[in-house]
Amino acid sequence: MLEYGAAKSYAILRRKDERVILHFDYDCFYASVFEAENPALKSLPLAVQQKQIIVTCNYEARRRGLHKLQLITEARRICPEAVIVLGEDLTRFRDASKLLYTLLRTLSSSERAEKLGFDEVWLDVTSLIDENLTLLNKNDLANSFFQLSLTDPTLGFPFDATVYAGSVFPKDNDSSLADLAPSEQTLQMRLLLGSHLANYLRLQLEEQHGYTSTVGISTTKLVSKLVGNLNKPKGQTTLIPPYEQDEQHESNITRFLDTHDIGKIPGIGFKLAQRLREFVLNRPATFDAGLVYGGTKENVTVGQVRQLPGLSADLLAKVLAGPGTPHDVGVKVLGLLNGIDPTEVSQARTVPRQISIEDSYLRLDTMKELMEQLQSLSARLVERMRIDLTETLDSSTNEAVSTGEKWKWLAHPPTLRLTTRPRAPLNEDGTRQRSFKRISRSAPTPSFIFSQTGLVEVLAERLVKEALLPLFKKLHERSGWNLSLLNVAVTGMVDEGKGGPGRDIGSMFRAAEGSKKELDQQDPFNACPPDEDDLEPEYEEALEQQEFSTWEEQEEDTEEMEYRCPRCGVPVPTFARVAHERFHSYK
Ligand code: DCP
Ligand code: MG
Repeated sequence: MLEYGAAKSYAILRRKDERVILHFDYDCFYASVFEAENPALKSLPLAVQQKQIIVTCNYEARRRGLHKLQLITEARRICPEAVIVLGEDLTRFRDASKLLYTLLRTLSSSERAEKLGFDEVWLDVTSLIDENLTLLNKNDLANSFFQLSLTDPTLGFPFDATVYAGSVFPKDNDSSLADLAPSEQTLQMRLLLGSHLANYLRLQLEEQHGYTSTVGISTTKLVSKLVGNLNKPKGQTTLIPPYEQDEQHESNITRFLDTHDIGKIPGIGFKLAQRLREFVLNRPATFDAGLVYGGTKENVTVGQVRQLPGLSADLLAKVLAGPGTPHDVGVKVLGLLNGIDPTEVSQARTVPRQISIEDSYLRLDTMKELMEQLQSLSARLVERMRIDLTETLDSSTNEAVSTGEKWKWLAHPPTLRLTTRPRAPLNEDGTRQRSFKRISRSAPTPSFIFSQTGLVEVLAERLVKEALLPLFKKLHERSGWNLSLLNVAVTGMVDEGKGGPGRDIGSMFRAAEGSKKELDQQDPFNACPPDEDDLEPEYEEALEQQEFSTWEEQEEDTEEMEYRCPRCGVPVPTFARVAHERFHSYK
């Protein structure tokens, strides 16, 4: 039984397992993008390089000892025959991500399809599962048909509804669950249908576009993401009932989560995990020596925290209290420890909410450099807007003929924003306070940016002169600035596009039968992924929370600072690189 601090938190913490959520994680994603472009690479050990690091490699390379976040020099030594390709231009990854996302969203008819970065997607497939549950013929479950479209019963796939597709957790499950509560039996059937849908979607990703993926199936974003990891790559895992603990049964949710290190739970950040560790251990938790972002040596599990005598939301709130900690942290963390995560899978959007382009600098303190950087960021911004906020017009349509234009804008972002991160002035002793504080100013987006005829470079130049420089002057009225970051963004987009998800599933099938190219162009929603730049501040915030300051002095003058993390863009001194990479690998 769960223990609760207050009656109020009890209500919030009740299990609600009426959803079916699939979590997709594409296998060795960046490497797969290169393989899809050039299938001959599939049989070779292939690694993708950003700066001096292997950001990912295919499983053939992993078999030969390469791994994510390895130094290039080390990789070459271990596997000299590896093919190493440069992956610093993210365009191909963004495009592939959008293509796969659109396929998943269309085939599942899911209103709720949320991307995390380029290579993860959650789908809330509850309504499709519930519809198919009512279609099942209880007398002939082995010969079932999963209907993907309610309007066209021929669209779908046959499946055996007496068994799960793919792997399950726990493995040693007793398949006769007749003694389970009726609610658990329904849950079992819904998850079973979810497992077949997941299997079908994985097959489609592979057959249509050549991508394999790893999927987790459960009722929350939290558990579906974690459980997929059990069978990786090219696999899927369903966390099977019972979810609720009773006199005879242990909850499989807690059985699964209890073995995880507390820091592995999404939603329990570095600081919270650290406070929990210290609370359980009753002493400061130690770190790997000498590493700024060092991983902790202390493996405190979810189970250890969850089973603490007298654990309650109120107790957790006290343990976790600190500056910036939300007031309901106790209830939330108690929920997470018990696999309760009411977070909704976000609504699929036609266009991202914002597009932001940024770069960080060791030093940026002259007008000439500033102008150059603003010009380059603006050009990238205009290019991205033309990719992510437009729809190509079919030349035969009235719209195209009457305007003579080749594309139309799906959204007109109303706001232009400039953000900088100034460096603090030097202290008397020559050191400098490290600052992550960003400052920004906004203005209405100038309409010339939506020109279809203007060259990107020309529009960017005008944007700098007419809009960004005035904003910059407001931000930095006095001279003597020195910046560590510039960010140019357009924000506040609302969908002006038409149609909702799943409307055109038939055309997706027809396209699939035709050429792959045709399918790519058909993209019925022109669905854009959330801007991956949106994720970066999150990483940075996470880093901020670690409250490090020891390497500030190193940052200024040494060559070592040349290295910038390919994932989050934060400048990292060489000596902290390994630890920094480890920080990301905790995700
Ligand atoms: N990535 C990156 N920098 C990192 C980690 C990852 O640029 N520090 C990129 C490369 C990956 C992609 O993000 O291809 C997705 O990250 P994953 O951690 O999911 O790794 P992969 O998909 O490559 O491998 P796996 O098969 O383990 O999921
Ligand atoms: Mg992946």
